[in-house]
Amino acid sequence: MSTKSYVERAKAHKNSAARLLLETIARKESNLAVSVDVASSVDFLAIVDVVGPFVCLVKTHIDILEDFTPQVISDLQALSKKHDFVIFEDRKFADIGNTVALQYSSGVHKIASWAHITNAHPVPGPSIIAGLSSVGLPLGRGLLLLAEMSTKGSLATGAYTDAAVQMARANQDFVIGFIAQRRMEPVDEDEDLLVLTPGVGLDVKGDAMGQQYRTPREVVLESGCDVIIVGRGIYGKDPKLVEDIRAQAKRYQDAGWTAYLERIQA
Ligand code: S5P
Repeated sequence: MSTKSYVERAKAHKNSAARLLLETIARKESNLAVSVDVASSVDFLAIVDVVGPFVCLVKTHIDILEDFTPQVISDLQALSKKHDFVIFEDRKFADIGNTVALQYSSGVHKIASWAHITNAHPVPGPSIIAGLSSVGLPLGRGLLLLAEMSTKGSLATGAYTDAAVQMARANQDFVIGFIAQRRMEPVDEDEDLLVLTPGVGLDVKGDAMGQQYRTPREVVLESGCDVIIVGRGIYGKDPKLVEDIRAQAKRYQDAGWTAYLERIQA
């Protein structure tokens, strides 16, 4: 289990997006990422503004927005500056290198121009990293590989997960870590692949569509993960209940940070 602090790790990390994330976590004393999965831009920006002070990172699914315009990106970037958080577009690329390079740089969303971090399924093999890094590396971006998933019956296990870890190790200039459920033990002192973990909830164990939740304590203390990703646990009751969303964000921030302090003092 890692007992290194986020501060120590930020100083040593070679990728600028990973460094930015680790520095932000340390500065704000928050390993909480909020996943803002709502369809209206007004609700999206309102939730980001409310949770902003409590998070190190905001995770987006920009293609969910029904009324997307480039103004949403300008507003999101302004909120990122106002509240000091990193932006992660959860695009889950999964195609050949040439196609993902176009999907990442172009189209309506132009993800590479604003998302510090994005992610990809390792299923196509290392060529997906070659495609995405051709766009993202010159911009100082970072990539997470989906080594495991939180869902019941996930196929991302065993040899598939091991192969994802190998792919990350071979591309540590651009691959900064994983979406996974546990820390992957590093092979040497220099390796620092971050683990961002979705499937986190304090009140329920899952949803009706195969999602499975564990607590921040299980994720950060017992499984050694770096960032908890919480969606509906924070705004699920009603995206308009601002006071409740603020209280939930604080609750998850405290739970994630307490678990981290307990881990590094171990
Ligand atoms: O394995 C995964 C990977 C991801 S990125 N399981 C997940 O749930 N996610 C994402 O995390 C998912 O797409 C959603 O945006 C978020 C979890 O949302 P929640 O409302 O269930 O907390």
